[in-house]
Amino acid sequence: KVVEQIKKPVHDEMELFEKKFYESMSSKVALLNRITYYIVNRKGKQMRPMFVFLVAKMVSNGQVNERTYRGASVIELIHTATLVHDDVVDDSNRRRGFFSINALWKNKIAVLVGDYLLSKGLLLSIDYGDFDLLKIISVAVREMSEGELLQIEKARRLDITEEVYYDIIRQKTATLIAACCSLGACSVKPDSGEVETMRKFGELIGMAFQIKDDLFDYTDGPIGKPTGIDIKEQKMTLPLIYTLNNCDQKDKNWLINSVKNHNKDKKRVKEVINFVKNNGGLEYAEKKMKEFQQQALSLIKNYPNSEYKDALELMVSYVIDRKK
Ligand code: 2DE
Ligand code: MG
Ligand code: MG
Ligand code: MG
Repeated sequence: KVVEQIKKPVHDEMELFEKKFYESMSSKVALLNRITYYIVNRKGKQMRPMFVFLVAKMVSNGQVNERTYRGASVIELIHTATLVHDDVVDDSNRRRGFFSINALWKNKIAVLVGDYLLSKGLLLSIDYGDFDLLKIISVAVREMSEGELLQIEKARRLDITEEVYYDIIRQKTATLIAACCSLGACSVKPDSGEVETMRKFGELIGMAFQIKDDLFDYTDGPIGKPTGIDIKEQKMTLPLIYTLNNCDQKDKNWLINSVKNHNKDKKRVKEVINFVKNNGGLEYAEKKMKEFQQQALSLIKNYPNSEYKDALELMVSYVIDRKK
């Protein structure tokens, strides 16, 4: 499997990381432990910590240290917090093919669990007075919250341009992957220009990653998330934005009307999906996604060949070719 191949050069680090990550969530409150236990047993692909380790090792010829581990744990804590909150915000009952926390324990508890994980992430980042880490992660949290709110603001008006869409996904998704890569570099080579290059590298991958996620909303199949949920939430994503801006006024009115007044009618949502599919929306989004991918790859092409660089390149393709 590709994920195994990507993980190989950081396999040992990831094992130790998982132990540290689980420990970092523990609480005296039994209810919290039950929920964090549920979360770690349904863990995702752990791409973000892999980015932290792979970048650290690529820029330093194989070195990692305590700061790299801490960065990886902080990132995964914050990432987990955002997903728990995101499913509340999006009213989604599935995550990674299982019930979401809000589906099982209701919003009240999900919001508090997210807050708890966020605080644990912030605390861990200052445990050793690592203010670089605290700064990078705090900026990421601010950006994600702003990105989510910008998205809601635009969903109400349905007048979003492609540029605004890129701003939203940069803030809500790309920032955290950018943080992974800058933290990885910063842990082994603080104060080097590479920290900024790697931040940009992560940001570009993050853009491609979210476009792919948004494409999943249009594809059936077992991806662990429901289809059409973005349309139901009036979330304007690239395939729809492109289609809206490239069809005649009559179709445009019908599309806008459908997105506004579908009343969660499955048939109407399906019609929107099909219209977007038949009008080049998916192809356009795929083209843009590949442009971000190429820009990302160009930022690492001058690094000497290593198994870490190979794994990162594989990761960049995986972001685009993944089936879930
Ligand atoms: C994923 O978008 C974006 C997630 C960012 C969530 C950020 C929040 C604010 P999607 P999927 C909620 C920050 C909160 C913190 C730091 C606790 O398309 O398809 O909804 O995976 O993702 O649901
Ligand atoms: Mg969501
Ligand atoms: Mg969301
Ligand atoms: Mg999504």
